[in-house]
Amino acid sequence: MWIVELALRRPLSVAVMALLMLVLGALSFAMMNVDIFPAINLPVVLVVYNYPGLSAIDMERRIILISERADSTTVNGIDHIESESFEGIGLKKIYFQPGTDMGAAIAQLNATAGTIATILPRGTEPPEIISYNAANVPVAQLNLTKPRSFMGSLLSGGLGFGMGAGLGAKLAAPQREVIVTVGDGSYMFGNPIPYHYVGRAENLPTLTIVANNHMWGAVRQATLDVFPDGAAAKANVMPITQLSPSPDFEKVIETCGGRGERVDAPGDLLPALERSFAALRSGTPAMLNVITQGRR
Ligand SMILES: Cc1ncc(C[n+]2csc(CCOP(=O)(O)OP(=O)(O)O)c2C)c(N)n1
Ligand SMILES: [Mg+2]
Repeated sequence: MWIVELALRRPLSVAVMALLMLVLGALSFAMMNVDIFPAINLPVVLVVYNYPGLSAIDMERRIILISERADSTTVNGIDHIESESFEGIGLKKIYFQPGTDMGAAIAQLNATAGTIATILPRGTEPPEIISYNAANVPVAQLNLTKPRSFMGSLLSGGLGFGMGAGLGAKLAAPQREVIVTVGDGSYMFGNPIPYHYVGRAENLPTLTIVANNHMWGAVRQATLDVFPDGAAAKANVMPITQLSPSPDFEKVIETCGGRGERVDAPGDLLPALERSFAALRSGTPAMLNVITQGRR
């Protein structure tokens, strides 16, 4: 064999090559990027129907069954569908064959939902269609069982509502712990200095958690959904979406006498939350600037 002959003829060169491979292998292993949730595209789409007040049985018979039948006859590439119906909520999980063009599949699901809209119960809103990827599968979910445990945004969806609303919630229920969760863009919209100032001055300690992906992620995603091959998608830095370099948000609360901390690694989150709650219980407002990974 030529490789054996070469090794016998040039033992030094072969030894150096083997050594090089070993060193470069170890180096590239050490430099390899690690992502806890790699962006793997799963061919699964979630379709959610909301109809407050509709019983689970009616949801199943009058909405979910009809839409399942329509999907399975008109949408290409479906492997199987799993559905669940609850009072007011109907969920369809649609599994596609590997390699299906998910953009086309979502367009067909949208079109089918539009077509059957006339035969669904009056007042049925168009469903939410959510494509899954490994990054948006939740790691943990809040299991809220008591009423008034969660306040969402207003129907108008205005950024900047959350922080003022958090102070209002604390004012209404001073004995309860209030956690305000916002994105980095929403944090800036919320007028942070007056928020932290009032929290301290009026003795309304809350815990603010900023999910900081250094961008207006929703704006970026909406642009990609509408124009997947457009000029913005092809730009190295998508215009009007980036919020970097990100300010040291954790220092903003400190200027108002609160406790701020930056969290970079997933493993640091739990201890940081414990430290923040300890501050909160002693009456000091707290905030965590949690650096997350931007997707796509
Ligand atoms: C007052 C107001 N202006 C603009 C918008 C449009 N808008 C919706 S989401 C969003 C970006 C939010 O960014 P961020 O809070 O960082 O959350 P991310 O999407 O990055 O998770 C914007 C500008 C809005 N909802 N309300
Ligand atoms: Mg953001």
